[in-house]
Amino acid sequence: MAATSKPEAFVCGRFSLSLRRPLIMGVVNITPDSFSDGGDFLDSARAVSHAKQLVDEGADIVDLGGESSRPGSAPVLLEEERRRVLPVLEKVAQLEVPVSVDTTKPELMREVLASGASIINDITALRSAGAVDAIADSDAGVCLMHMQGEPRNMQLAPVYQDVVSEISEFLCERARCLLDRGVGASRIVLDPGFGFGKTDQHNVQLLHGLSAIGAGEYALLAGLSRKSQLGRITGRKDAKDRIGSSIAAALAAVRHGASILRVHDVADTKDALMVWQAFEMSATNSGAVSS
Ligand code: HH2
Repeated sequence: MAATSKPEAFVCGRFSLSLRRPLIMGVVNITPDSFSDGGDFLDSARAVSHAKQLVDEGADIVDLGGESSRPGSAPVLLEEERRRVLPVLEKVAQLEVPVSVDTTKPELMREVLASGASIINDITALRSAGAVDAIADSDAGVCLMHMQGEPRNMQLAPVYQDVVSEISEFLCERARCLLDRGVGASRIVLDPGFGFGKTDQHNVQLLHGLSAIGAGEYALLAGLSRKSQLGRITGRKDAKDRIGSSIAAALAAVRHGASILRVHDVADTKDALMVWQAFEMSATNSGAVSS
């Protein structure tokens, strides 16, 4: 089966999310060490309550993560990741939006899909043995992300000849493995993986070339929220002081073709998107402007 043109909806489990407006994926890291919110939601009850808050603020998807992938981080054992994610998923799966689980482990993928998750978000693009099977055997949506190297070494010396075309080819190849197994393109989202084995310059090139990723045949996700490059531009060392810069990056990503924004600050991103769209739409629709 071959993909033909960009899907109009992201189909994930029992959900079908229209892609006519940008979607917001709100992040909940159930970890002690995430760069952006490490330790804040390690307690299950706090993680569940934060997920509910993100949905109230307008998140279209909630993304649960039990393993940090910040540069230099060490892998987490399956048992520990399961212990972090499953109790939170049990409660969050009852909310009215699809739940995504950010994991690279096929065993956990199967387990969370059986426990109510609708999306797998894999920063290794389903490269672990059995990961493609886990998706093909389900009706879940999937986000395939590109990473050069591994979190512990990825920022040491990333090298590309042509970062946009190399990443696009890699992601299309990974998506083809799914298409060949009968997974429709509307269940697949591609993500170039900002900051995952990329210099600041690579990230800029990827943002500018975003719409070329996947040759226009898949929805695109961008994760720039609170990332260290934003701090290097603004001088804000604390990740939680990067809301304004994250919003600027999110809007730039939408302008360059992102359909889904993975963000920590849902309410602010939602407001910014609504205003930006209102102004953009009125500029194209109305012709005359009164003051
Ligand atoms: N970024 C992070 C984690 N998962 N998934 C996708 N698809 N795209 C991303 O850009 C992405 C991701 C890193 O952010 P965060 O989860 O806040 O931090 P940590 O990995 O330290 O938990």
